[in-house]
Amino acid sequence: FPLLAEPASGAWALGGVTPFEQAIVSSDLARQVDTVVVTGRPTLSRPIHALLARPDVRVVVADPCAPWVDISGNATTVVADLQAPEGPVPGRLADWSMSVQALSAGAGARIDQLLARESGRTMIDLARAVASATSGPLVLGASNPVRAFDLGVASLSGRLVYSNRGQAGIDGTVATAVGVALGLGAVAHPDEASAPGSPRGGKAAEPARAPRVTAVMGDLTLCHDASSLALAAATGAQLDIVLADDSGGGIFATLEHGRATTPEAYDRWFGVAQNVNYEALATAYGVGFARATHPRELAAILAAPAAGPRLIHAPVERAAHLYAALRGAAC
Ligand SMILES: Cc1ncc(C[n+]2csc(CCOP(=O)(O)OP(=O)(O)O)c2C)c(N)n1
Ligand SMILES: [Mg+2]
Repeated sequence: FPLLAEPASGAWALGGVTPFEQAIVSSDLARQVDTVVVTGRPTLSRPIHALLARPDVRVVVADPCAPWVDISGNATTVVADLQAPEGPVPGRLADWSMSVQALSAGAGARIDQLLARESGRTMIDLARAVASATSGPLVLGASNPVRAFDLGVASLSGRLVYSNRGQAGIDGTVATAVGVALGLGAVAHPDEASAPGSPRGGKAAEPARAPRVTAVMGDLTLCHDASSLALAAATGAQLDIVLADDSGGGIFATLEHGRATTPEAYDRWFGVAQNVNYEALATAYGVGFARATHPRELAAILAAPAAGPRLIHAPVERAAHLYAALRGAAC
C-alpha cells in the first residue's frame, strides 16, 4: 500500500514514504480509496482529516493503547499491531500502488512548474534548499515551515525529523532543537564552542561525530523562544537554526480569518511582525550568525562546515496562495 506520512511522523527515517501526501489525498484518484489504516496522530493537514472523515472510507486504527487515536470518531476496527502480508501482493493492489506512485511523480513535476513561476524566495524554496544542502536530523517549526516540507519536499528518506505540534506548537522550539542536538550527541568540542558558528576550515582531521542538527522555524517562533539561544551557546550544540522570516505569522494568511481581512488589519492582528535585529540578538546570546538573502545562498551556507550553534536569518516571501496551489498539484 502507499505509505503517506507527515514529515515528523517518524516514517521518513525508515524510507518508503510516498511524497506529496497532501496533493495525493486531494486528488481525483483519492476518491477510489475505500480503506485507510492509521497509525499515530495525523495533525498537519485538513485534506488528511477530510479523507478520514469520509463516510465511504473504512478507517482501521493500529494503536496498542487505549484510548486509541480515532481522529474522526469513525474507526471501524482497532488493532494493536500490523503484520506484514504473507504471500504475493494481489495484482490489483500492486496496480493501485503503481497508480499512486505515478500520481505522486506527476504532482512533483507540477509543483516544480508552480515554483518556477514564482520568485524562488518562498518558504517552499527554502525548505527544498535545506533538504538538499543538509543530511542530518531536522527540527521543523510550526506552522508554515513544517507545511512547506510536507507540501514541497520530495524526499526526507533516512532523516530523523522532529516537530512540536498542537495548539502551543511554537512554544520552546529553540529549546527543542537544542535538546535534539544534545540527545543525539551533536555537541561541539570545547575549543570549537568558544568560537560559536565559526567555519571549521583548516582544523586537523577529527573523529566522526553526530551530524549537525538543522532547525527551521518562523520569525515569531524564534522570537517566542529567543532566550533558549543561551542554552544553545552554553551547550555548544552543533545546530543551525534557519530563521525563515516572512515578516510575522504567515500561516494565518492561508487560513479563513487571515483571508477575510484587509492587509492592514491582517498585519495588525495576525501578522504581528517583530522589528528585531537578529544579528545583534545572536551576538547577545553568543551564537554565530549568518544571513542568506536567497535559498541558494542558504544552501551554500549550510553545506559549508561550521562548529557550534548558528542563527541563519533567511528572509522569504509569504506567498500564501502557493499552499493551496501545491495541494491541488495532483488534480
Ligand atoms: C504558544 C503558542 N501560541 C500560539 C500558537 C498559534 N500559532 C501557530 S503558528 C503561529 C505563528 C507562527 O509564526 P512564524 O513563527 O512566523 O511562522 P509562519 O507561520 O510565519 O511560518 C502561532 C502564533 C502556537 N502554536 N503556540
Ligand atoms: Mg513568519
